[in-house]
Amino acid sequence: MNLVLRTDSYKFTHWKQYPPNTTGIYSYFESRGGMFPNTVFFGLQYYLKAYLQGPRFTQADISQADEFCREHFGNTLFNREGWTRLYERHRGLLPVRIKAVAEGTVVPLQNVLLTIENTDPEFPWLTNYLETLLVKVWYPTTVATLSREIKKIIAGFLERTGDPSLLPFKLHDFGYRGVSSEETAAIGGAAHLINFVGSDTVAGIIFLQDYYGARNMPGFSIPASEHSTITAWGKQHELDAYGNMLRAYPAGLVACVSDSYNVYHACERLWGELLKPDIMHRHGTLIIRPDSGDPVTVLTRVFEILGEKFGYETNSKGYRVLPPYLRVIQGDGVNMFTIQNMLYQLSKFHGWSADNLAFGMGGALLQQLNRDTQKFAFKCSAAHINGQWRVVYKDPVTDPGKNSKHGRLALLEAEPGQFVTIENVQATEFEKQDRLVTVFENGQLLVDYDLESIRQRAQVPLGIPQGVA
Ligand code: AOY
Repeated sequence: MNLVLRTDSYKFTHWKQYPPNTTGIYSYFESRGGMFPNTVFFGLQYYLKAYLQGPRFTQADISQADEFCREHFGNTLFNREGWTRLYERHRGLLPVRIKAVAEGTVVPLQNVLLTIENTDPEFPWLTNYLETLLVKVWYPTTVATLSREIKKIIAGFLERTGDPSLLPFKLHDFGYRGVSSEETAAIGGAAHLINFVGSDTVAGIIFLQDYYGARNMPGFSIPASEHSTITAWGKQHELDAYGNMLRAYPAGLVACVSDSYNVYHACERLWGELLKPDIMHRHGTLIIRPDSGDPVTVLTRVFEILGEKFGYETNSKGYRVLPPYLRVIQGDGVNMFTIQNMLYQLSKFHGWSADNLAFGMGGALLQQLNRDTQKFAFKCSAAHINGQWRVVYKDPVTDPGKNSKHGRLALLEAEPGQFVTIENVQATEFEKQDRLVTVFENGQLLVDYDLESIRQRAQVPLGIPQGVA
């Protein structure tokens, strides 16, 4: 699809609607509120590289858009003259300036995250034409934010009941199959990997290599069974299927879904008795995966059985830890709230350390969120008319929460992590302190963030009490 068509239909008609003598439109992007008090800005660089940098349209693209609009509106509403002039002046390059906070930065909501303005006074209508494309950073930003909030919860439990160094592996991305598209998987899978290193969403890893300069492998996985590889042996041969898993991967980590018929029988008799010597003498760790039933109920009983059959140690924090060759992963019914509930109940009522358990999260990580999860909005806040910048804002009487910021903006970091948005900024004011960085100008990408720097900015500090236990 050509870039001229990558916008909402009504935006084809907006070029006629600005006041006379408008030469500049300045707009910004923010999270107005939502589930979490801050957001991890991530994903803009992909949209700049994949859709905006370099020459992005030709005269043939303009003709195609013109024909599309004729049929779509039944009228010649398309700005053919404007786009033709834009092509003649800039040869397919986009004369806009985009500033944004560095990717991976954790910004409290209601702060400016991105601004865009046209750099050629002839094309003020181009600024908001690009809204439809740019606002899509809501998705990677929301996934990175959610994944980081869950990381804070798990960090709290590990600090109180076990070993915090295990944190990067505790939330594994199972979401590839549950997303709306391959592009969603790539973008969302990458966003999760800002915070963790475990993922089965291969598209997210390739995405980080392609668009975020990931050189070292950014996501890891291990051999694991699915139901078909167990049930294909037949119900009478579940033991053979499990024995085969241990022999097929004689060392290292291996995960085995164990609920095909009866997860309690599998843990007690098959893993806990018949295969116990093989597990103990294997050079690695078996990770048992329940996959049905109420997670807390099932995990409580699975841990009780495994503790009885394999024994456990009590760690220095007073919590029970299974032998190092045995762990559990829960991938069914997993979301932020159930993770907290599982860790809380297992530690508080049954004395199990968070060390014993990892999580696989799919739909709730990559698909069960939308633009309103963090109430993202893109709004015009200034217009250059008759040679002067004018403040532009909305403030609907029907919803004060939908007001917008005034004038040109700057983002200041008063103290580390403490941000404030300055409104009505004059031309060169705050230039030195502004955390908004010019990342794109006139078709050119000016900054190329790599995964390592993004991960560092998004890091969850350890040693600060978080969550509830
Ligand atoms: N993967 C850890 C490695 C991955 C998976 C992927 C849907 C894994 C399972 C496991 O242990 O069990 C997509 C469901 C599961």
